[in-house]
Amino acid sequence: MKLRLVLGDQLSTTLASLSDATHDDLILMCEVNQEATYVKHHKKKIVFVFSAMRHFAKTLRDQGLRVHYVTYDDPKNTGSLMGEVAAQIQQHDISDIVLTKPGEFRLLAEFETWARLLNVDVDLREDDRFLSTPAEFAAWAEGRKQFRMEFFYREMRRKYRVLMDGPDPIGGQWNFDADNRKPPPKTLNVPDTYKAPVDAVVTEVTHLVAREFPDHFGDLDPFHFAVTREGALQALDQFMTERLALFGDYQDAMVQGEPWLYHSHIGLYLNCGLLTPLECITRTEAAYHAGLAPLNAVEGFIRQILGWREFVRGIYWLKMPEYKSTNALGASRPLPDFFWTGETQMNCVRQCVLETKQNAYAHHIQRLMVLGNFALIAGLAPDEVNEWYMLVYADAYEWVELPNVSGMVLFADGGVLASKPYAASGAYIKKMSNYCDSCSYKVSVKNGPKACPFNYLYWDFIDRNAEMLHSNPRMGFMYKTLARMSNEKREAIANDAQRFLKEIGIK
Ligand code: FAD
Ligand code: DLZ
Ligand code: SF4
Repeated sequence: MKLRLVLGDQLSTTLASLSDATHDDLILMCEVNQEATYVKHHKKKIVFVFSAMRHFAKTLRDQGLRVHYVTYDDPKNTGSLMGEVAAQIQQHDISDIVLTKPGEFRLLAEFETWARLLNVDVDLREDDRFLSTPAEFAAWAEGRKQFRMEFFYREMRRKYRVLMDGPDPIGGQWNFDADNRKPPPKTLNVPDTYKAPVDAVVTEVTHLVAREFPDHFGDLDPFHFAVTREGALQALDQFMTERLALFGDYQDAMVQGEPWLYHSHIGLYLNCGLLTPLECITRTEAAYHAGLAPLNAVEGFIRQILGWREFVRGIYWLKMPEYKSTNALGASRPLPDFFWTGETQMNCVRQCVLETKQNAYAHHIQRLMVLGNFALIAGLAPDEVNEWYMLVYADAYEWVELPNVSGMVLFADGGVLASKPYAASGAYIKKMSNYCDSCSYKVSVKNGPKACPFNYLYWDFIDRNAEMLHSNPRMGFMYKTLARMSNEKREAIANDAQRFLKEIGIK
């Protein structure tokens, strides 16, 4: 008989390795120490994954399939995926192991050893829940000097015929991003995020996580993520009806006390398989045609899923394993403690860390332009920053986390993913948020102890990395401005940066 291993981020009944499952086969799902601790995931992420796995096992059993489910606290649990597979091979007459390719390179490398180590046939299938394969991406990338999401995205729009009017994009433009950068208005009545009721499975798993992972980062309560496909579909529905219409307008906005804003909060469901990208795209396009949301919102949202999500995955599989150790800017400073505690005078950073700790979520601009921007301009080491991002978010898996961090945020890949570093001074955060209103630093002050640290760290970053960045055409303006600065000003910037980094204990 065939043994079909289903991983914690493969919770889709349409999964390639389940497509030909019969009642004679054995499906294996296991909660293992290996996966729960290769990074010390946020407690909420573990509650989410284990609860969703348990519900999914029931879904498969309800379909008449035979599932062997190993709970984390089963005394016979070997702690590893291979240990659990080997245990089943010992007990049953297994001819093949059927697998869908995993989301991370380290596991793919492990699975590729199983045929030899376990002496069985291994049928490793493409993960067709994604909308492009690594081979298709590699063919697209072939011969290109630079990979730009925009061009890849246009191909995907054509391939799936999304928002198309014959050969042209609906509305005459591929991208409406220029309309999607509105600062937040003074008052916003943001609808709440979807809150799933806590069921008996979640309660049991919460106790288990409190007991087994006490030293992991993050708050356990409140927990309101959906843990079933039905719940994830309700979360998607709620986004479509209550938030999609304003998704575009406030996509880049940040508001104190509003962690969720008009984002969809479905990344964790997409990444573990409770939702599929195509159904999200189809529903969004239908909302546009039904007049429920404007084109800037619909195109912007579809671009995130059909464009960015597929693009970063393509880069991951094209560039691994080297991608994991890139450090083009030679950044080497350690992560300051406040990334864990939130204890910093920088209000923007404090809000984003504390929300991350509570929710295992921060929206894209908080990840990119506050936390990521700080990591970039303070010169934090890519390894440490990657570990942090992998650990703190419920939607984190290496295929999507690593390109976002090493490529988009840190420019550690030297420009494979982004044409320039997303570095910004306090002025950007001031424009796009209300964080500066309650900060003990002054965003309008450029130097000295009261100045916003983003201001001098930004120029210190530009100055420090001149050799690597000055010839980048998109940075020309910044280097011209730097060249016009007096030596005293440059010295003040460097001194402020040194003083601040010392104060936070990383210099
Ligand atoms: P929305 O803003 O509502 O966007 C809709 C969907 O589009 C997301 O759910 C996601 O599936 C997709 N998407 C949007 N932006 C991206 C992107 N840059 N790359 C890939 N997919 C995207 N996303 C993850 O899924 N896992 C991660 O570990 C992760 N780490 C990130 C780290 C950094 C430093 C940055 C800058 C971004 C990261 N992202 C990651 C991308 C993005 O921030 C999250 O997908 C998004 O915030 C999830 O929230 P949401 O579902 O409300 O997204
Ligand atoms: C994220 C996660 C966690 C926390 N635990 C498990 C687990 O116990 N068993 C499992 O099969 N999968 C888990 N996962 C998801 C895997 O880490 C994920 O499949 C790989 O990282 C590949 O993307
Ligand atoms: Fe952040 Fe600077 Fe604004 Fe304070 S003043 S919230 S540190 S951008």
